Amino acid sequence: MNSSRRNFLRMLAMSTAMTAASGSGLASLAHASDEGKPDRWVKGVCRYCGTGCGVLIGVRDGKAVAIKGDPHNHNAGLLCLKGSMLLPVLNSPERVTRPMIRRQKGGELEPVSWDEALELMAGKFRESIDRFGPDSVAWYGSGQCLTEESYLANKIFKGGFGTNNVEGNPRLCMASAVGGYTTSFGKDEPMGTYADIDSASCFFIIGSNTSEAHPVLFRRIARRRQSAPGVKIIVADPRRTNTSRIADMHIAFRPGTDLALMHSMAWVIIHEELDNARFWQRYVNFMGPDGKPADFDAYRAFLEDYRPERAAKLCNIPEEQIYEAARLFAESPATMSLWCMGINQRVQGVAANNLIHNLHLLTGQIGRPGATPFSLTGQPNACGGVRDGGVLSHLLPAGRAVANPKHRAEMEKLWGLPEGRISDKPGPHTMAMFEALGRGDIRCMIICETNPAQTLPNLNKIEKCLSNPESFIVSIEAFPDAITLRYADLVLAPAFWCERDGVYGCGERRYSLTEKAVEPPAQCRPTVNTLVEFARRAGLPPEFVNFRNAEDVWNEWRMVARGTTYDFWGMTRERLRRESGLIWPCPDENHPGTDMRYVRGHDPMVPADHPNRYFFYGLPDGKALIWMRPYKGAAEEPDQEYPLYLTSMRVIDHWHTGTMTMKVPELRKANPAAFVEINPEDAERAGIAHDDMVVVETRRDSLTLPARVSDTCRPGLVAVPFFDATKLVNKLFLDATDPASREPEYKICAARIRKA
Ligand SMILES: Nc1nc2c(c(=O)[nH]1)N[C@H]1C(S)=C(S)[C@@H](COP(=O)(O)OP(=O)(O)OC[C@H]3O[C@@H](n4cnc5c(=O)[nH]c(N)nc54)[C@H](O)[C@@H]3O)O[C@H]1N2
Ligand SMILES: Nc1nc2c(c(=O)[nH]1)N[C@H]1C(S)=C(S)[C@@H](COP(=O)(O)OP(=O)(O)OC[C@H]3O[C@@H](n4cnc5c(=O)[nH]c(N)nc54)[C@H](O)[C@@H]3O)O[C@H]1N2
Ligand code: SF4
Ligand SMILES: [Mo]
Repeated sequence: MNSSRRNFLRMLAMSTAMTAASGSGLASLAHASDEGKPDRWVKGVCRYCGTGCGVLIGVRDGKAVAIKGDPHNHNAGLLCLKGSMLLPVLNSPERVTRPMIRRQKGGELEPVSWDEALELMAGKFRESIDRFGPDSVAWYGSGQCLTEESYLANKIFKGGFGTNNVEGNPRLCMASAVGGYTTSFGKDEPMGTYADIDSASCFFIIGSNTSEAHPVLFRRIARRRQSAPGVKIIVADPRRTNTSRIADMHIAFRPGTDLALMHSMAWVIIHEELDNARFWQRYVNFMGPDGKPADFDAYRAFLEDYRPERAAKLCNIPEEQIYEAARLFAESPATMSLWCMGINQRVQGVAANNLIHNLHLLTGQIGRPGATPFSLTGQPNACGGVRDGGVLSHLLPAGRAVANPKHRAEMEKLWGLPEGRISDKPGPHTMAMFEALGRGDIRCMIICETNPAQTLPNLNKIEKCLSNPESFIVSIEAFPDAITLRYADLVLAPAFWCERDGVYGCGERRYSLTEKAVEPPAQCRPTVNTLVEFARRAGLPPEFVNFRNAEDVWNEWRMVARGTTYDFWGMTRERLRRESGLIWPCPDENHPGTDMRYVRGHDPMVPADHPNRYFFYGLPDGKALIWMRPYKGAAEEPDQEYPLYLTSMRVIDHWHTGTMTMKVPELRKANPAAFVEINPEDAERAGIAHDDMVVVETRRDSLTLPARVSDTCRPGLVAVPFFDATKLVNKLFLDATDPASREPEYKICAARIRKA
């Protein structure tokens, strides 16, 4: 048996079935194909999750033949299963290999030349802008686009066309975390880094299935726990996930009630005098439930509604867990919170983020190694490309806002535009943007590196919006099975992953470069070049998009961020080539990068002679905010008609809509199709056995799925994954959004089940 075959089998054995037992599914070995030893290794970043693991791609005779973890990046050479199996995706023959056109609605896609495709596209956009105004065109991008692609699209639409119709899937993902950081601390993005894991003595993991969604970080947490005695892990999640199986305490609260849980923990902390008054008196202001300044006494009075005996009933958990969690959180030498979609994808997503920050501010568990509120990021470039780049409808690059006249003027100057070119009107958020497409207010849209026809909520409605006969939809898409292509009038063929070079910014403010390792298929082009060509043909001045390649775009983006609190001027392309990732702020070429933001002596944005150790410079008086956000419940709670909670989640083997991971036989076999997780109590009541076909019904639609009866879901909760393109589970979910972040509530709706 040759070594690649052995590796293959070893990795297969580590897949889903083994995950629970081993705690993770990790490979530190190279995954090689049978094509022999590489003659060079090219540095890059994993294509998948926001962990942002560094990879080395082994190339022989122009073909990628091996992949291994980059020992010099934060992952120290480790990769998870998906990451280590990227080569079969890269080398897959099932690709969009050339531009395609649908000459009439309802017809078939047929090949078209690049020249005709771009000419048609530019003409359609130009005509739409001339006839209906700039707000008739839109960009819907992705946290998987390269930084250079996202930056360029933003510049073309906001600065060139003069519309803020620029959105992307981070709205479905990180918008609530952005809202949380900006309202609590004044600036987006975490203050800590992954290295905090190695110093933390208590982990508060809430609404994150780290073991399946961020496996390499989970391994780091598990290693910390093994190597340091006394390290505690609290997991708060209505499902008994693989993550919770290594926890000292699993709090399986009723979905949505985590706001009450966290307020109640704050109550215990104050009543047992576990708070850090020296910290909060100096560094914290309080905000009342009405959004007006308040004080500590008001906060203490507000928390009376969440006394543990009441909160425990509401959350449906033992009261003792609240006390114990509060004590562990406050008393541990260094507490690190980690959270993800269980917190963000909620109508109270921003509020839930604020309440995590509250606990850190109340206890002073912040700004020391291991003490930090750390939001885990989903996609590989949601942070670097979309959040930092300001590629959402209300933002401008590097922390600037559309609504701020000074910020617009700054961007107009930087982009060499006449005053007033950038529209002062924030564009619609994602759901509203697709609704505008359905109404015909938006007529031309580019969808890039995202598959909304499978991933937006309330899909029956979205299908109608995407089917507007008046619309012109362009999809830049690498794989032909993405179902969004069914709605595209034009499909453009991109260079994929390491077939072009560019920067990803992962969850710890770290920017890493993926260098071009292999040539794309002959008719596939880097999206940066596609966008430049499109913009020129659509009539934008050539000097406005004077970029030969991604490096040119990167250098402009460095300049645009220079002097802001996002400063990464010091990250030259040359430096990124040499080093395995750098963490901003990084204002000059000799700067090593920043491990702790807001801390004097660590963050270059805090003056060295500042009188205080901490300076939350994003807020007017340099103090962070504790928010009194009442628990309100989900948009759709179970009732007599639909008595169960329904949630949606990820599985370790698949990436979102499966267009990539379903091409890897090992991953496909490990988890071939959608299912519904049901607790044994609920299954028995409905007369359902394991593997029975079950009808899952909500107010929107119904689907028939095989049952997985297990103790994973708490009683009263059922859960479905969304990777299976043949079972569009998002038809079941509602499109209620958080009024503050406009992120949809994918994590909670009401459902009923019966045996099919
Ligand atoms: N394998 C794999 N990894 C991925 C991805 C992938 O597709 N596949 N996608 C990446 C992306 S873009 C993202 S955003 C991340 C997502 O990473 P995670 O957020 O960790 O993943 P999910 O499984 O969507 O949701 C996490 C948990 O939220 C819990 N939850 C449900 N309701 C509630 C609630 O009311 N409160 C709380 N606190 N929790 C609740 C669910 O039970 C679930 O276990 O994963 C990234 N990593
Ligand atoms: N029910 C439910 N729905 C959810 C969620 C949930 O938890 N529950 N989570 C939401 C979240 S957090 C997210 S981030 C979204 C993700 O949702 P999407 O972004 O829609 O899902 P992906 O499958 O990641 O889509 C990426 C697309 O880009 C294509 N692609 C891959 N590589 C390239 C490339 O190099 N260039 C181009 N142009 N295309 C490429 C892929 O084939 C795929 O079609 O889903 C959201 N939807
Ligand atoms: S943890 Fe995420 S970034 Fe790292 S190898 Fe796995 S999928 Fe890739
Ligand atoms: Mo995400």
